[in-house]
Amino acid sequence: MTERSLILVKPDGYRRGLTGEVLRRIEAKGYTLAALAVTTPTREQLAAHYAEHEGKPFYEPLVEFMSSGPVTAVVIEGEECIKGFRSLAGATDPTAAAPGSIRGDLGRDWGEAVQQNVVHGSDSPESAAREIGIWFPGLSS
Ligand code: RTP
Ligand code: MG
Repeated sequence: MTERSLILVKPDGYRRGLTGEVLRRIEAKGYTLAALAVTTPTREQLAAHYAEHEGKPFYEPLVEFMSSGPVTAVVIEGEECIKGFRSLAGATDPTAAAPGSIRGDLGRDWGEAVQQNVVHGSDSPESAAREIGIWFPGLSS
């Protein structure tokens, strides 16, 4: 089924100049770009985006990290791209992520309170619709 997913190149990826490399992998996989924006997230946007994690020990450091600089928000489109991008991204912990994945190849353990793991990708059609509404209000999911 053709789907849309919301991808973020996180502040570590932006600072390290990895945005182009992430976009290259998305396009090489055959997904298309439906929307793209560089923006420094507000705490309000992040509270909405990470509502499911509120109250967890890593929540505050996560919001702090995610608001520390620009991110690139991207809506991608393609056959089963939600699951497909999660596979391209690899496991949450960059140290454990398989080589060949974005996090396995490009992420590293920064020894901080939160995983700085280069990218975010929606984890379900419901999350994708909700997240696209947060980062691209007005764009249909
Ligand atoms: P994402 O939402 O960013 O695509 O990553 P994910 O589904 O693989 O991970 P999730 O459980 O949704 O966690 C969201 C982000 O929070 C940070 N995190 N740190 N220190 C920790 O134990 C920890 N756990 C999660 C990571 O940046 C993770 O991507
Ligand atoms: Mg997640």
